[in-house]
Amino acid sequence: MYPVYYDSAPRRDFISVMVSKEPPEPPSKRRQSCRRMWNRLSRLQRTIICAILVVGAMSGLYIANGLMNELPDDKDTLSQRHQVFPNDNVVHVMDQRHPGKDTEANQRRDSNNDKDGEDQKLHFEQVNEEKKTKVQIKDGADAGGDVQVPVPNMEGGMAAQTAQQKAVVEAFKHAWKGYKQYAWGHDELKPISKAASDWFGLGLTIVDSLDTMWIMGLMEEFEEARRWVEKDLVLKKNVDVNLFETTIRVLGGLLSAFHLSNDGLFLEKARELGDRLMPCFNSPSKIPYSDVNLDTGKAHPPRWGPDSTTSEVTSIQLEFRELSHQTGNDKYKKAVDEVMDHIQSLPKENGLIPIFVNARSGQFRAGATITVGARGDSYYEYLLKQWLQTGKSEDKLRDEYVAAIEGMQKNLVRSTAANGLKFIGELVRGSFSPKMDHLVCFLPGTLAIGHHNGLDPSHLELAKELAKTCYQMYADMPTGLSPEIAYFNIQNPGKPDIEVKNADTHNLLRPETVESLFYLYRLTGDQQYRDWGWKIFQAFEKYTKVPGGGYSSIGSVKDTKNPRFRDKMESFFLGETLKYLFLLFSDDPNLLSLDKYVFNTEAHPLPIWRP
Ligand code: DMJ
Repeated sequence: MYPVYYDSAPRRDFISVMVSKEPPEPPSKRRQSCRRMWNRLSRLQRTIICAILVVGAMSGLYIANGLMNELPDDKDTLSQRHQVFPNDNVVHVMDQRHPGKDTEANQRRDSNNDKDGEDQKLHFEQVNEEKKTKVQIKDGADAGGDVQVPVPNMEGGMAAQTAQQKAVVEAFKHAWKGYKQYAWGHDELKPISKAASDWFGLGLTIVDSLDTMWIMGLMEEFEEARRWVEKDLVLKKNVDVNLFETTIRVLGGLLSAFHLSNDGLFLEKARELGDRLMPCFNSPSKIPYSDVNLDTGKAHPPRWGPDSTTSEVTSIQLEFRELSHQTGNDKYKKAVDEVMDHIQSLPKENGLIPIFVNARSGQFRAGATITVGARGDSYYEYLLKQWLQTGKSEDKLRDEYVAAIEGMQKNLVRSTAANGLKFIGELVRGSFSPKMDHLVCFLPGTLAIGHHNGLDPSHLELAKELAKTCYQMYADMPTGLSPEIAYFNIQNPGKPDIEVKNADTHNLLRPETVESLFYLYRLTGDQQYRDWGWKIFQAFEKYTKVPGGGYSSIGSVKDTKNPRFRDKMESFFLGETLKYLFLLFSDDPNLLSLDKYVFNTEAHPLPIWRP
C-alpha cells in the first residue's frame, strides 16, 4: 500500500486513496542515489544512523513539550482550587469489617495518588504565590504600613477522601441545603418548622462553616458564603452580642477562613469585628464585660447576673492574639493578655478556678462551682493552646495548665463502682458531685495534644480513660447518642455506671466527643477511635437528620420511638461536629497538621506561630 494523496481541486472535497503494488510515479534521481548510498553502508553504520535519528527525534519532542508548559494557563481561580481537592475522582473501597481501614487495593491506589497529590500541591502553591501579591491589608493608624499576608499553610487535603469522609461531606451538604433554603443569612436553621432563628444576626452558620467547606473541598458553597460575607455581613449593627460566642464563632471563623483562602476580605472583617468588641475590655478590672452593643460600643455584664463567666473571659485569647499577629496592631493581644495575667494572679484551688468572675472587682465569686464542664471548660483548653500558639514560649501558661490537670487528678477524677469508668466530677460549694457535662468530653483531646507536646504520660493515660467514658455516654443510650449531662454511680456496684436525669436527656449535636476521638486517632493511630466515631456519626444520621434538609437537636436520647426534635440546628454542628468527623476519617496526618495548627474552641484552625 502506497501513500495517501489529497486531491487539491479547489471546489471538490474528497480524498483519493491509491491502492496499488506499484508506485504512482517513478522516484526522482535524487531519491535513487540516496537509496544507493544507504545500500552501500554496512549494517553497523545503518544501526548507528538510525540510533542518532531516534535520539534526535526524542530530544525535539522533549523541548516542544517544555515550551508548551511555559504557556499561560487560562483556568479561573475556582477551577484551579478544584484541582487541589479532587474529591470525586477516587472512590475508596473500604473494608467493611474495619471501617476506615483501607484494603490493599486502596493502599495501592493511594500510593499512585501520592504523586498526583504532589503535583496538585505544587499547583496550589503557584496559585497562592499569585494571590499573595494581591492581598495586602493596610493598618494605617496603628501598624503604620502594609502587612504582608502569608501564603496559607494548607498542607494535606490533597489525598483522596475516604468513603467515611465522603459520607460526612454528604451530611454537611444535607445540613447546608436546609440552611440555605430556609435560613440563609440568619444565625441558625429551625429544620422542623423550616424557618430561621437569630441570636446576634451575624449569619453564624455561614461564618462558622467557612473553613469546614474549605477543607471538605466544597468550593462552590465556599464562594457563595464568601459573597455573603462580602455583601451582607454587616457588623455595625444595633445588637448586643456575647463577647465569647462572637469571638469563638465569628472572629475565629473569619481568621481561619483568611488563613486557608488567603483572602484579605476575611481579615478586614475580622479586624472590624475585633474593634467593635474591644469596648468589653473597658472595665475597672480589665476583666471584660460579657456583652457589647456592636453599634454603640456600650458594654455590660450579662442581663441575668453581675458576673462574667470565667471560661468566657479566658477563651478569647487565641483569636485576639492572632488578630494582632495578622494586623500588626498589638492592642488586641494586649487586652486579652491582661485578662490572663489578672486571672493568673488570683488564688486558686490546686490550679482549678470557680466559674464566675466579676468585671468590676476582678474577683472570683466566692463559693462558685468548680467544673471542667459549662462555664469552666475552655479555660483549661486555652491555657494549653495559648502556650502552643506562640511556639511553647510562655512557660507560665504551661505551668498553670499542668497544675490544673494535677488538680483535676486529685480533686475531680473518680471511677464508677461497677465498671471502673473514669470521669470528671464537680465541686459544688466544696463538695464532690459525680456529675459530668458532655462539654467535659473536649478534655481527652486536649490532654492528648499536651502529651504530644511533651507533657507527662499520665495525661495521655487519663485521655484514653476519659474518651472511653465519653463514648460510653453514647453507647449506653438507646439512640446511641449522648445526653447533655450524665451522673456516674460511684457507690453501688449493682447499679449501672451512668444515670441520666429527665431534665438532661437532650442532645444538641455537640462536638466534644468526636473532637477528642479525632485527636486521639491522629496521635495514637488506634482504629478503635474511628470505629467509635463512625458509630456516633451513624446515630446522628439515624435520629437527628431531618428529611428535606438539616439536622435537629433532640429532646430524648433514651427514646428511639420519639426522640423529639427540638427544631434547632446549632451552627457548631457544621463548624465543629462535622469538621472533626471529617478529620477523624482522614488518612492524611498533614491535613491541618497538629504541629502547625491549633484549633480554637469552636474548631477553627489557627496557625502556630514560628518562634
Ligand atoms: C461550642 O460553641 C464550643 O465548642 C464551646 O467551647 C462549647 N460549646 C459549643 C459546642 O458544644
